Amino acid sequence: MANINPIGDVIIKPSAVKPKLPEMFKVLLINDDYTPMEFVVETIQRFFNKTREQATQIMLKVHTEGIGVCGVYPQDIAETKMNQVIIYAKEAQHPLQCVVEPD
Ligand code: TYC
Repeated sequence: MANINPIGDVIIKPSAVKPKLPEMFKVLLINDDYTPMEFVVETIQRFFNKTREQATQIMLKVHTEGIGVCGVYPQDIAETKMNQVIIYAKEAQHPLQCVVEPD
C-alpha cells in the first residue's frame, strides 16, 4: 500500500488513493388518490430543483404508473429529501408518500 523511496518520500500506489464514488439512492414518489396534482408539482420543484415542466412530467408519470423517480443522490442527501417531503406533505395534511431505494 505505502512505500518509502530512497529520499524518504512516502509513495502511495494509485490503486490505494482512487476515490470511491458514493453509493447512489433514488428518491421516489408514490401515487395516491387524494394529494392534489398541483401540490405534487410544487413539492417536486421545491425539494428536487426541477423546472415546473420537469416537475409536471414527473408528477404525471407517478400519477399514471404509480411510482416515479424525483432524483438520485448519495444516501444521506436522498434520506434528507425523503424526510423533507414527508414532513411537508404531512403539514399540509396530504397523504403523499416518498421512499428511497438503492439505484
Ligand atoms: N393521483 C393524484 C390525483 O389524481 C395526483 C398524485 C400524483 C398524487 C403523484 C401523488 O405522488 C403523487 N390528484
